[in-house]
Amino acid sequence: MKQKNNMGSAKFITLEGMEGAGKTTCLKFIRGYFDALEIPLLITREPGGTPFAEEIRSLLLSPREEKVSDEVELLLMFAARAQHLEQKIMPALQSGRWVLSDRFTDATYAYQGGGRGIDSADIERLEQMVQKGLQPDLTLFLNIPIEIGLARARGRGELDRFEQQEVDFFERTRDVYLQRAEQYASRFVVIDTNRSLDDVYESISQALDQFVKG
Ligand code: Z5A
Repeated sequence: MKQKNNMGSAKFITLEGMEGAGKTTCLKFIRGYFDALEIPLLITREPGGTPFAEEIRSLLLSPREEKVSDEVELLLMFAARAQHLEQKIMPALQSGRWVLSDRFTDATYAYQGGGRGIDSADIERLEQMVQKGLQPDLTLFLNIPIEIGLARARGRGELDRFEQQEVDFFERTRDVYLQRAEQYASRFVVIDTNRSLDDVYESISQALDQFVKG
């Protein structure tokens, strides 16, 4: 099913990935790609992207002793997203600027739906309320075998509240990402990042060339 952002020529791109798949690394490459084409691109992230939403991010990611209920986690993700959309993403798209968000609602289906087991119908209701039909035009999903990604991510040091989850949690998360990549094949591109960075960059370039230059 093809869904559009309805914002004229400005495009909304999202970057998703498993732990240690190399999102931060690839983001730098993508920034360089758009700079070379002189397409102004607003790069932002979720959860977060505005000062208030970044405070919600800190609440969500900080390891803590008190158990955070799955519903609270879901609602906070969408609270941050509502603020991010209203304050940053929508104004940029409306002014004709392209936007790249490092994670968006596919992550909620994957982590809160797949990982935590929340019913996707509940996620869909919040999605409709907060996004009012807005969907990404292109989603790059960086895929990597769980164990390899976790080893890379854990090599970076301290773990956030999500990175402390067990392997099963990430298996369920990845299953949902891959299901969504099939369901929304017209906007998803799956990129295998268990390869050299040169090969990964080559695949990203091809996907972006096809999207930007048609
Ligand atoms: N979350 C959620 O649950 N629900 C939601 O709705 C949303 C988010 C929006 C924070 O996200 C958490 O929020 C996230 C999901 C949850 N959970 N976790 N964990 P985040 O996106 O900010 O956090 P992240 O997933 O840890 O992203 P990251 O920092 O961009 O990490 P990364 O993908 O692992 O990227 P990296 O730092 O570029 O790469 C990791 C290491 O691997 C690094 O040392 C690189 O040098 C190395 N690397 C990268 N590529 C390669 C290749 N090709 N070969 C060898 N080594 C490589």
